[in-house]
Amino acid sequence: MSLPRRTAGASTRPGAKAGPSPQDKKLQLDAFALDSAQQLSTNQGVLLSDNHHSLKAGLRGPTLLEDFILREKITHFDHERIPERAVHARGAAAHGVFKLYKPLSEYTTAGFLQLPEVSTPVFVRFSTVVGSRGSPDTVRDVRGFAVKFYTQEGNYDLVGNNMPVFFIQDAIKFPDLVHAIKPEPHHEMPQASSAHDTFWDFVSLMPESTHMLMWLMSDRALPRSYRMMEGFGVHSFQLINGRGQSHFVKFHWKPKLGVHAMAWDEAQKIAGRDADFHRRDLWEAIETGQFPEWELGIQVLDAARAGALGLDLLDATKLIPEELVPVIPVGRMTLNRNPENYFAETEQVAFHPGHLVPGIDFSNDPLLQGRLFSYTDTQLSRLGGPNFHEIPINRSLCPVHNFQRDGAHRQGIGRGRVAYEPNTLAQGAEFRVDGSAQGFQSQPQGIETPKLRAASQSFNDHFSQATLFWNSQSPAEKEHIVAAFRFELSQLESTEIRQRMVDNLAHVDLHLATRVASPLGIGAPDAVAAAGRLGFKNYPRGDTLAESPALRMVGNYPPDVHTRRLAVLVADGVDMAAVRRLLQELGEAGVQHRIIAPHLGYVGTATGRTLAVNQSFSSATSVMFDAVLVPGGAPSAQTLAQLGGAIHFVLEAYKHGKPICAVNEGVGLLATLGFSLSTTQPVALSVPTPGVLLADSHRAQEGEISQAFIHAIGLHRHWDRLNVDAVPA
Ligand code: HDD
Repeated sequence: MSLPRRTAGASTRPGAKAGPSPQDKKLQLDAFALDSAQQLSTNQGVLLSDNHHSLKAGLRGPTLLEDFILREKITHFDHERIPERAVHARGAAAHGVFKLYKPLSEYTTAGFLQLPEVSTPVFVRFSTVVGSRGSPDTVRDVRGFAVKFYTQEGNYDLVGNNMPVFFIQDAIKFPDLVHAIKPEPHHEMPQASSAHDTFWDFVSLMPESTHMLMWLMSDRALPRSYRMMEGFGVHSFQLINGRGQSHFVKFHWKPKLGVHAMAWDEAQKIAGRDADFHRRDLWEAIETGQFPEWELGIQVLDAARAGALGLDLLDATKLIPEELVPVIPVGRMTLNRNPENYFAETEQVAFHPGHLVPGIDFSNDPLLQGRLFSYTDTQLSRLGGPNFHEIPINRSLCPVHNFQRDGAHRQGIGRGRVAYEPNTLAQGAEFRVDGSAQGFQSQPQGIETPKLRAASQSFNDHFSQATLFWNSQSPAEKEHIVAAFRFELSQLESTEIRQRMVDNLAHVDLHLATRVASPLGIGAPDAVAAAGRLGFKNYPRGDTLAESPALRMVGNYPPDVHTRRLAVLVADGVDMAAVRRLLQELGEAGVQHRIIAPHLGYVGTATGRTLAVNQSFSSATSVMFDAVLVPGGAPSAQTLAQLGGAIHFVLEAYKHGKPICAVNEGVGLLATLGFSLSTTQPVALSVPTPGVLLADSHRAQEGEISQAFIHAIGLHRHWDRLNVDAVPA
């Protein structure tokens, strides 16, 4: 099949092919690769003889205005910063490819969804929403998941989040939402946090936010890694096939490594330890060839089926349960290359939900409709003019032809004098683009009257899916949601807002609301008080599912240990021989370990060898690891048991639900937690609480410890562990 190409008019990049043009290459070289030229120049290419001294009147005199070299350099520096994104300012990105599994011609004519043999280049930017550019990665927040497909028919952007619903139903409320959640205007606090009065004031008065609040208070808002998050296009879009038929579609990204979260206490500690935690994790995984992967899935349904489900697909506060409409896997995205320059690529990339290709169309979702205006508009000020599509990271790989002219920072050199159509002057014959069968077609559809500012009745149900979400969580995930609401609401100065919010929650689940309210110094949740307020409409709830297992994180993906980080705690006299095989098998399974000891350099092992140390307890912290191994060797175990840093390390890992394996005498380090190897009933391996393995290497069968530990690491966290709240870490 040959894909349609664009024709007509002046080309900004004649004959452009994938990859940088010769001119881009020259720019890349000139910018940073001084090793070939070994000489600095001005922006005009004039070689500099001295980059250390400004031009002065005499050795000790004033600097001269005529120093064009100084002025050019300082002027450029003065303008280095561009405005950060109004939302999603903090982000990290990577290049990759998308490959289709099988042609989707039944649903769409989109070229990149036809040919499994074609690899479509992508650039993906992950982000937090609320924080400024320098804010920490691990705050409680929604994560942006924006994908730019450089298809042969032009760029297609899927600008989604890691949660499938949104706070509001209509884009006109977006500025209010963002003003409420951003730092408060009088003192610009708090940074990157929803735990403050203005946010909860707003959302408690907007019952349509309730479903999204449940997601925001869940572990989805604390991803372990960008590589371990789902992504969602959120809105219903349309796929249009060759017969002109439309199907509604919801897009899903499913990560190969599963969906995993960190503990709230851990997320806060990481924010201080390594504000770049997610950015670094993505970067290092790609640098070391552990390429992150996601499967693209679609939920497709025609209008009749949509009606029968009793859901309004235009309401972005609702999802379609996967149990009702399964997600069909259609392709795989692999991120395999880090950006070369953060600013040029990650900062300057510009996404837009209206960057569509033929065969895909948007829907009348009023949230999406408003986005169609906002994204181009914001780039005009953020990227400084209308030619941001010519910035290398934003350029399509297929040729661009149109009659747009001029504007700030224009790169393309339009040839000839014709910049309009219809014309006859360009090719000596009449040229017009007027009803061609090729190219993007908007899907014809009826328009309702009258014109009005109101929402459809079918947008009134604000609670049934919030309840569905709550009912679908595992017991541990429910506990985390309760704790998150308590934490956020306890930060509020206003008790009225606290009360209003728990009254709202009573419409989701009275037990949830009562538990949230109990330590907050307010009255019992009162559903009737909430229902009396504006926005609470009596909407007859449809026959929804009792629960949707796909909405919980626990148990939804097969265990996978690739790139999990294991801390091995050692001191002089450590018995490495007993864990050598274990470490080898963990390594073969994909676990990466680091040796942590009381000091840097080397420790001596029980067999008189030396073991290189990667980190000492003064810099290593358990929150940087996914699992802990404490080998035996009596001298090592005794040293560690005397060391506050080592004891704290295991207590904290325990509290955060991380797998811990202690071997032989190493079990002594868990004495504070009340664990010891049983001497009365000796066993090879005991698991006194989920994810804690006490191993006797002399009794264990070959591979027994490693299998059990790999399984425990694969489950990621053991939230249902005993007495976590009693652990003082
Ligand atoms: Fe938005 C950025 C996702 C609603 C206005 N949005 C932005 C980014 C993501 C999303 C991932 C960052 C893109 C990047 O990495 O550069 N936004 C969403 C989702 C929404 C949503 C999933 C609802 C389903 N957004 C939304 C609305 C509006 C905006 C309703 C305005 C009417 N969003 C913007 C923006 C941003 C943006 C202000 C900031 C920077 C940018 O666009 O390029 O225009």
